[in-house]
Amino acid sequence: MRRILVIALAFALLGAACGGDGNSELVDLAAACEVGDVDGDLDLYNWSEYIDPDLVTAFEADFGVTVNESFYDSNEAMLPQIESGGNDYDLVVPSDYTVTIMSEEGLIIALNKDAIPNLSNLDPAFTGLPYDENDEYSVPYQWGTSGIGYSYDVVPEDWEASWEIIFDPGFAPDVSGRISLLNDPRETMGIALKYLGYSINTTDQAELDEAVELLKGIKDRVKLFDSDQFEDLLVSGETTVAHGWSGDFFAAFDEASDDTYDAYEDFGYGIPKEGAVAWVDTMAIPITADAPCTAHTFINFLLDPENGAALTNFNFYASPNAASEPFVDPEILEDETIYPPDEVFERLEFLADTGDFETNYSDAFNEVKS
Ligand code: SPD
Repeated sequence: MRRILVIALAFALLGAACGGDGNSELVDLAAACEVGDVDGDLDLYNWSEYIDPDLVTAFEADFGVTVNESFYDSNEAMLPQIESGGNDYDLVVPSDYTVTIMSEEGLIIALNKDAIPNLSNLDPAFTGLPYDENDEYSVPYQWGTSGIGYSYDVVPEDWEASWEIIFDPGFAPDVSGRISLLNDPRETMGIALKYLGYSINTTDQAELDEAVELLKGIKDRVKLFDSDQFEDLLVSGETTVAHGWSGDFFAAFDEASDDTYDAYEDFGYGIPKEGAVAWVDTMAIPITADAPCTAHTFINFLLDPENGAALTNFNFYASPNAASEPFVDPEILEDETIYPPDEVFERLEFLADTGDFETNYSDAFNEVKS
């Protein structure tokens, strides 16, 4: 119950709100979808390595359709693809602040909740959130944090994660040149802002400029900006410190482990003590979808308790599906870096749509990388 309050409070502080009505003929079409209907193959546009292939196979077998998957590595890479309208994606997985942007731009449709009865399985903490106050356009998929993956070669076993490992050249000098940062304007400008003590959602250009200078000042310590392979590069030893998403690290540690080797002895993931980004990725149906009923059925399928747990057991991200909890691996449920306790949660901040200021974040990040 405390977690519900903390999540609601963390989002309430954002002050973000959805607008736009997203109306179209597609909404009428979707309104006619009934539970379990399919109206064509599903073109799924998702983050890479973000769904258990067995779930996809099971959906295809259960509903007699094919799921065609395409991938992106940031909200900012996905958005222009949907804006261009050239693709007929049926389902997309935008994060919180991007849902606001997409609904305001009329890029996603109001969902037909009658076709998604498993919505009742959602943890109430993940309903009515500011990025989609009336749960009109999106359904939560997974949630997690953006923190630091590291090798125990460069920090002691009891190290309390801190952004200083990235920003303070005096700390662990041997990590220099072996750091990766997310190739993501909001996430990476966000950690610099957080380290400076500012909000990750600042719209103060002076604060953003300071963050640019901070990142430019440590650029020689950064090996690459990457959102796709940061976890593998850490495990393979190419890097020793990586800014990235919690579950991707754990999936890589798990994959690298076998009967004779435990990667968790060599690598860790931490949520920095200064605070970090928390996020909710969601499912939404683009206005250009041509199989809206299949998309609704897929959402309902993933909200099934066992399917929701399979998603989490594969991704190592926390589930917004309360009914899935009995089926989630106990080690995942008990891991405080996956399900942070309230005192850690209080240090997290969700990204919010900053409106026209989004461009300032992209420009700032381009300046850092140039
Ligand atoms: N491998 C998929 C990871 C998806 C992470 N999404 C995080 C978005 C945070 N802004």
